[in-house]
Amino acid sequence: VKVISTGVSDSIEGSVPWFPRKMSDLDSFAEKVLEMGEDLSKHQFFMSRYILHMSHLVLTAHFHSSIPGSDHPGAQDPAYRARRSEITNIAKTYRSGHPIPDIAYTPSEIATWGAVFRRLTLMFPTAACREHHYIFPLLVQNCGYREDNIPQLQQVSNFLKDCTGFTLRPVMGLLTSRDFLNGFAFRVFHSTQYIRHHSKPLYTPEPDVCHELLGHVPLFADPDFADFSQEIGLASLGATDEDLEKLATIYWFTVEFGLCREGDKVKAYGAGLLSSFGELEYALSDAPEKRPFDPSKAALQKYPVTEYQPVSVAGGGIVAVVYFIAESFKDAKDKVRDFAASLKRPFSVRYNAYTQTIEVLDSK
Ligand code: HBI
Ligand code: FE
Repeated sequence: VKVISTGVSDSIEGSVPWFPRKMSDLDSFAEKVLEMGEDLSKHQFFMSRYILHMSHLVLTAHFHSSIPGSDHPGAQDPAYRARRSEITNIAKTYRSGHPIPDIAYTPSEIATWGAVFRRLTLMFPTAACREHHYIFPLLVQNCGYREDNIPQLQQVSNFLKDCTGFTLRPVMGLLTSRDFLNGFAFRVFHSTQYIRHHSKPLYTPEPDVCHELLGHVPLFADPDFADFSQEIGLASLGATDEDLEKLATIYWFTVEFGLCREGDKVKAYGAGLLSSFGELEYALSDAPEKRPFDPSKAALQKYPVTEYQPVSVAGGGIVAVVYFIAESFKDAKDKVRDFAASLKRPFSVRYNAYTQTIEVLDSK
């Protein structure tokens, strides 16, 4: 196997969708937050699903540094909008390798975090997977995870880096599936830094710092889960639009809504579940259908909106009709790797952690 190039231009340039080759290429994502109309129509399903799982809202307006959706609880609150822009401005100007500035969260923002923290930490002992149980106390010890403190992204990023090499990058809002998944190839997780509106602490129409820090971060500290996530990211580099959609769907049924087997029990590891108690309760009940995780099946799993079953819980929630159960993260990683090898891409890739670059290999 010959390394073709780690540089910016080479023979595959132009023949496949552009993808980042070096860490600083991720800087170009900063301002490419999804706007209604363009890319979003293609990813509307995912976006509205994202919206739906955390609230009853359907996406209706622009994301760009403004509030997505006129029915966003903060849409009519100029002070909230100004604060959200102040925070997303950090993401807009962030450059690779620099520290992420800390935010001096206000007492009201901390109270909102506290309400979410209290509610979710009640559920974790019975609902979360064993990896989550192991890591959460470490986040309390090392990263200031407390009811009365919103952890700072840089501190959390440092912790993740020590555990698995994952790092956080601040992001203004939803990225395209392609950009978002490409980040995983570099073990980078794009994280929002702003918090939901204080009027509805258990309810958000978009990812916010509660979803990222309580839902996503714990699992990225697990080595097998980190490997698994990077596998999806590597497969997404230069993938066709069709294959990218499959990978985004796999991401959806695993990183966001995945369940895993623990002996004769089923536990949650998906961030969308671990940060949304309504769907968490539902997913672990006997109501929904559960299937063994198989990426080739998950990739094609359709979610007609009409099949969503609303559950009435404080905070709201619209739930999936089917969940996939992983045997282990190692097993899920191997399965995704086999699946990725079956996709049509005229080259393969590997990540060089020393240089933080993607190496392109000319044969699969
Ligand atoms: N962008 N910032 C951000 N956060 C996400 O969780 C996210 C995203 N874009 C797409 C996405 N998630 C998924 O729905 C998949 O399309 C990958
Ligand atoms: Fe998420």
